[in-house]
Amino acid sequence: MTEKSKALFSRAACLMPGGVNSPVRAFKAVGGNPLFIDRADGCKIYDADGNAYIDYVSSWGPMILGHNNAAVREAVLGAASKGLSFGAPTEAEVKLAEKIVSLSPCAEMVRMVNSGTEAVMSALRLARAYTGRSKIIKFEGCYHGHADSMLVKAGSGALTAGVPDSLGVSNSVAVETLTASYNDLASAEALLKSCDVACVIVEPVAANMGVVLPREGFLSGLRALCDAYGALLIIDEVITGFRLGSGGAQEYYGVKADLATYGKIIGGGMPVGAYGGRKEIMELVAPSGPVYQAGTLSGNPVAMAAGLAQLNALENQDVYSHIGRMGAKLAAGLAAIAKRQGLKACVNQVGSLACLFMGIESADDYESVKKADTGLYARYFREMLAAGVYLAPSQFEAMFVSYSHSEADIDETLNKAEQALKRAA
Ligand code: KE4
Repeated sequence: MTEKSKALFSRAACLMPGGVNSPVRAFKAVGGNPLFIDRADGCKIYDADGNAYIDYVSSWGPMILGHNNAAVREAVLGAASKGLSFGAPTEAEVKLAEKIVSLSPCAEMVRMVNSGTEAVMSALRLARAYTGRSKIIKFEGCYHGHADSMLVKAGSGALTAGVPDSLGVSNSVAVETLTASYNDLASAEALLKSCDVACVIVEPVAANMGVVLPREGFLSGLRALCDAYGALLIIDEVITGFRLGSGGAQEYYGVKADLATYGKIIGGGMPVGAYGGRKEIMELVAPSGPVYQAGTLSGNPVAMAAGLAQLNALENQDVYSHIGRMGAKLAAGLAAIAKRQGLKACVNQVGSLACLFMGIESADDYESVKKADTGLYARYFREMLAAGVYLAPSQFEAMFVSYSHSEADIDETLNKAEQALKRAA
């Protein structure tokens, strides 16, 4: 019974495009109406009609501790009782900046912003300023937020300029963004050879085409290519930052960025993004340098308090070992079910990120992922939702496991997946 969600969605549809404030939430890829969530606690979310679900969206990554974490909640309430926003420096932002700089492998300085998109947009501008070059390389299938220069897809020929991937992005912007193939170093080198490039931006784990892991040598190869061709390497850690470990993907894979972008986890559920790198690069940012970037709510004290409380809680290293074990248990369980049922599928997993791809036997680049059976995924999603498990409403997203997911929750999820896959297939 989801009457209240249905009623809310019909009101929302007249007020906000698609009835949502971010497209993936509209369930367009899986059919049916989106659930309106009333509250959440631990690994569970509860919809407007009071139905409970084991949550694997985790607000798309921020809720690594689980929902309604007491330490984060108390930090927010405490900060809020002192005022919500001042538009002036606060101790809270100093503390969070200190924490991020102490943990980020590449950041000697950071600038706080309000979203991952804003972090990426600013880092790209900074890379252009630092190198004096304008071209950007990204990878097909990677998502870095909705800045114009990131809503670009490969042009007709492999070496030609990009074309807009969204209406409203002008050709004059798109031509500056070149697109390489994820996990294909040669495609990146060919572009770097073809023209002067300001930066290469990459998701160290591609978690916006499902979950696709970097091949051995891919990230270190990008590091070497950027050094060879004078481009900056921007590692987009909006998802992986503080998720794959306290040093994020850079520590996990042993590759250091020139600039890294962060979001999600560093806000503890509040709107926060950040970008950071060596002082010689970051000091170009206004007001210490000529690269303008600003924000009314950047460093908001309540958001800083939430992010700091979360990062402090992540110092408990049991978090990473637990979410890694649960992620591995989930992935192994799903793969075993698919095999038992003779289902053509594969599971990719690293730490607490996982993805069950339908209809394909391997998923290690965009070309393979594109062949996934999205119809089967949609049926599986709906069966799992009916059984009380809330998955990403798209085949091309990640499952996020939190510190609040117990062995019992994973076992319950797998039991339900056994039935859901049977019915979906
Ligand atoms: P935001 O602007 O949504 O905070 O961050 C953009 C972004 C940047 N970089 C990476 C690697 C990202 O994954 C994202 C945003 N992730 C999506 C989920 N895959 C956000 C969910 C949504 O768009 O509603």
